[in-house]
Amino acid sequence: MEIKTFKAKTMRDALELVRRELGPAAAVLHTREVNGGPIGRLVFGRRYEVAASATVNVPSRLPVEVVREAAPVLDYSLGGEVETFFESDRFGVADDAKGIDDYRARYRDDFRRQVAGQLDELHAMVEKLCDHAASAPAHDLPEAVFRAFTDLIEAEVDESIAREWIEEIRRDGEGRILADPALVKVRVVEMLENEIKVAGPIVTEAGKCRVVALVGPTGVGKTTTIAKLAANYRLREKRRVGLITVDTYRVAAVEQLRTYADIIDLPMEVVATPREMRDAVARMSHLDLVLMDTAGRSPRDEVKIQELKSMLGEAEPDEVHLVLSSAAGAKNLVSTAEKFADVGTTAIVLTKLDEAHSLGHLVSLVRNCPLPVSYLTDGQNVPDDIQVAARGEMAERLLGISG
Ligand SMILES: Nc1nc2c(ncn2[C@@H]2O[C@H](COP(=O)(O)OP(=O)(O)O)[C@@H](O)[C@H]2O)c(=O)[nH]1
Ligand SMILES: [Mg+2]
Repeated sequence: MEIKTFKAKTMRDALELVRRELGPAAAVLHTREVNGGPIGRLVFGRRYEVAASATVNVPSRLPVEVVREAAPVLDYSLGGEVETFFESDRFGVADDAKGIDDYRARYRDDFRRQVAGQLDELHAMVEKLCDHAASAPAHDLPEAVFRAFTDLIEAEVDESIAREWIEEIRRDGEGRILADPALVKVRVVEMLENEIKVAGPIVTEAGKCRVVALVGPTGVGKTTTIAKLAANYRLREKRRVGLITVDTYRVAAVEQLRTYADIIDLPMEVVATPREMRDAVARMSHLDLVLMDTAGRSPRDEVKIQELKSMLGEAEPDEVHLVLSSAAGAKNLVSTAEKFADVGTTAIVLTKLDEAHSLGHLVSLVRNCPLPVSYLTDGQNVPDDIQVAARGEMAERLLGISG
């Protein structure tokens, strides 16, 4: 028995090949679609394979002549086609009626098996699509969670952070929480709160001089913050406070601090060299708190950053607060924090919270910078517009929920 296989893009073409090569009396023994799966079909297109023999004694299933315009294209997914094909007069009619009946039965079973297989494939494909949709964020999100996501984006929280939080809430949240916008919001605030590190206020100790330096780029509010801190510690906490400024680059900067020193009635030293710095700190060592103002430094100016580092090296401050304006962009804030790390920063002061359109971009800083936040300032008023950073309040503020 000689069996040959023929492949073509359509079943009709494959059968035509059989007819041409083996003649119209050839027996078709087996047919199948080669790239059966949905992916195979997608990548390689459909292909059909027909196994046929000219020597096997079964009734021919080949049409005597393939009439192109009349013959329907065989497509198993359309089911009834095979019946049409089978029922049609285009089949060669065998002599033996029983043989035809047997053959019909076998052929129908074969066909049903193939259709059942294709249905399974289809079912698997639909299931896969459903799974995929379930794992994609923001598709099947409950309304309350989706709203929280859009609120985060509107508050200018980095999209990848927002997705991460929302995904976690969707995955772990109880149904009761997922259905309630207020509870979802509380959960988001909690998640941010968990990421925020705070330093607490500067703590002074009787008999010990606490030296605190403020550093940062120009114009971020270092001098104003020093004035706010000095006024609060001097006037409200009744501490003995002194000021040192190293900002001798600008006469106006020295004058600005001197004005505050005069109003609050504080001793003030102006230093220009590391040696002067050491002497000034020694002269103020009897005070409770020495606040040190420094010249603004561009984070890109390595030389100036190193200069600042050696100046601070002489002062040996207990704390170095990096002052950052919340009006700056997220990337800028993160890279500035990295550049200033070299001078020994221990905390961050976030200023100008009142000026920024939204504060969600600060979440990236909070997450990427290992330093805790010490103070938040939100206005030009000395001494009122400053608060000690507290996690809960800060989280709400960054998300635009209050404040
Ligand atoms: N709106 C607003 N302005 C501030 C804040 N802090 C400082 N400023 C203003 O920012 C400007 C620069 O402040 P300054 O202390 O001189 O910055 P420095 O160069 O870092 O010392 C001044 O006009 C301040 O009044 C704040 O929290 N909010
Ligand atoms: Mg200044």
